[in-house]
Amino acid sequence: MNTETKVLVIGANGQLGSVLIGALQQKFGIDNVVGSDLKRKEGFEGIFEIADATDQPRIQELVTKYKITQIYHLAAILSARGEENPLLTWDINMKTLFTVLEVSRLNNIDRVFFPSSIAVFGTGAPLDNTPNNAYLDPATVYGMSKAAGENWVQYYFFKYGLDVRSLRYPGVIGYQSLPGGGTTDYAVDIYHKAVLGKEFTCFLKEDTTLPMIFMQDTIRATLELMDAPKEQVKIRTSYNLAGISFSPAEIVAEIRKLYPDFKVNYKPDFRQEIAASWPKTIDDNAAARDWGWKPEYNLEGITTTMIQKLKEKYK
Ligand code: AKB
Repeated sequence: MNTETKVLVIGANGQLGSVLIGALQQKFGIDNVVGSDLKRKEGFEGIFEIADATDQPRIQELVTKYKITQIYHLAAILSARGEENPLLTWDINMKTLFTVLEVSRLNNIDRVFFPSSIAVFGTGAPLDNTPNNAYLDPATVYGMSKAAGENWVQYYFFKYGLDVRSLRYPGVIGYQSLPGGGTTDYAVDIYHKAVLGKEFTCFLKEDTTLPMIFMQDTIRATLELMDAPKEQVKIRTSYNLAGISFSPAEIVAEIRKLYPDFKVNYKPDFRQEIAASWPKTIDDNAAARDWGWKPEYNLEGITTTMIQKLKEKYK
């Protein structure tokens, strides 16, 4: 590794990127982290560059300008939005990945992070305690792009020695930012509605259990994987990552402990079918064994923190 780490975050405005940037700035110093996205987000603090990740020369320009040594590639069209335009989703998700892999290979980037997702699993995988090496037959284009992406990052590792690391994220829940276009988005929106005293309409059935993870755990997992010594990172496709699994009915019951009159109705739409194809619970023993992963937040911890933080935000 170079002595000074210089990080480029592609997709810095997204749900995860906007929080991860802060953690990376804290770790490496604000002058050593470059955020990039299609537009500048109001209030962004630090170095920011407008860039389209399908444009390889532009990403190359940033890598040269800032002497980048690590890239976090977070830009993607997610599961639900992806189904509105499957070919465009494939094109964008794959093109941006190829840009990152090629620029990284050509510039001897030390480490690359590629987020995968529970969306890589389909009906061919067991729904309960889904193992890391389960069969992958994703039901969405987003899932297909992540499954293909996992194979590509492994290919670059074996063929070129590029140190790409990857996690299969469950639905991420955080108070700091909003998700966009995912099937797990309801689990963030529901807290905003509860705190604002509004009724919530859920697009999934009440008994649809999905794997989720709190933002703090997500950021910690990402940094822990990226910090792990190279020889400990044994899985070069992507690691299963678990936080906590719950259904809409369970999250509602937890919220009602604090807001007993919280009104919820269920209107399942096309996202129900996507959710039904995903695991209910995830086996993340490989992550625990190889680099010591252990989640900290359960549903109660997530709920009390979300509600406290959103109350401060909306007061
Ligand atoms: C989505 O719902 O599409 C994402 C994911 C699980 O990858 N949150």
